[in-house]
Amino acid sequence: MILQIFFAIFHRRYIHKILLGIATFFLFSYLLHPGRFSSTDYDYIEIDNMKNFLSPSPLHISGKHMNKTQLCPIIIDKDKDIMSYPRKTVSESEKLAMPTDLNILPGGVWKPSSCMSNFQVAIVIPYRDRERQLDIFLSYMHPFLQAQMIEYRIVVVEQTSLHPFNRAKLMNIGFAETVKIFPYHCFIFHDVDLIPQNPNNIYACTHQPRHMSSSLNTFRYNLPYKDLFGGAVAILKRQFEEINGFSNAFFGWGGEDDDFKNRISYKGLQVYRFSPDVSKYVMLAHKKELPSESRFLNLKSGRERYETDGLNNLQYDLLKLENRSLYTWMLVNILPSDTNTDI
Ligand code: BGN
Repeated sequence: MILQIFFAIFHRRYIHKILLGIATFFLFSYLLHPGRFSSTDYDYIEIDNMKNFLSPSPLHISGKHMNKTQLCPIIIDKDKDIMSYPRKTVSESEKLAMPTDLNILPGGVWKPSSCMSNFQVAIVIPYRDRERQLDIFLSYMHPFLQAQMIEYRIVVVEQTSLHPFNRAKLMNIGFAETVKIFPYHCFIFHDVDLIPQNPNNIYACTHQPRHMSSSLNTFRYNLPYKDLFGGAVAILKRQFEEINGFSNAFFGWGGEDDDFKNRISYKGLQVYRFSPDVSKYVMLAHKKELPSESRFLNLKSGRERYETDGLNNLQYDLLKLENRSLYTWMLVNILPSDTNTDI
């Protein structure tokens, strides 16, 4: 019946063209969609098992803080709602009210008042020229982390506009400067445009480095390739030191996260992931950067370089270090000549 109507409307000789058009459309959308080579078929830690894989801070074990009441609970609740999309703006008055409303100390520092947190975590954000995203990130993350009872500091490492962006080096600098402030045992390196959607995605380190953002909306919640280690990652302080941090050589977009994953493998460390549902993130919209040409060469020579390129050859000018009301702000100048690169 439907076919008869269809044939009545379209003359027979157009039908094959229409069908061909429809088939081409579906073929192209299949070939071009970002999750085409993706998978949710990777090893991960199930939600019921997560607690066993988390690595608590040695601070309370060493007894330094033992006079404080008892340890906070690790809150995992499968019934909690997953956030669909974060808000688009944050008003000035909201920003001003946040430190008092949420008891945030200067520097973007907080710890639970009624118990001692299992985790002392520094969240390091490489940054340049993304003010609106930073506002959204901060207004979302402070309550998110507090609900998980994490003791934390948010550190924003901003690069001056003089030279191409070097995401990896900013994270090395964030690490090097933050350990001077407080002995955080766990570091989370986090892009400013990523917002975790599942409150059960605990912002703490596991025994092995963890790729936190394996389920990203822009990749249709699939993992594009198994070695991806970008976006948001958590690593213990001693492991970050062991692998000599990130390479300082990657200026411009791409490759530095792949190199970091290689460093982890060279040292025989593994990568953990939580389940795809727990690892869901939304990426805030922005223009896509142009990939850098030098990334291929740097990636190729990574193995020869990694013991001498990283935390142990880090050079930079720290222009500002301020405890701002919602985050610790570091402004740095990085010279392209600091590292071997072809830009
Ligand atoms: C990869 C990039 C990563 C990036 C992911 C996801 C490179 C190296 C050359 C193969 N790697 O292709 O840096 O995080 O895409 O966008 O460009």
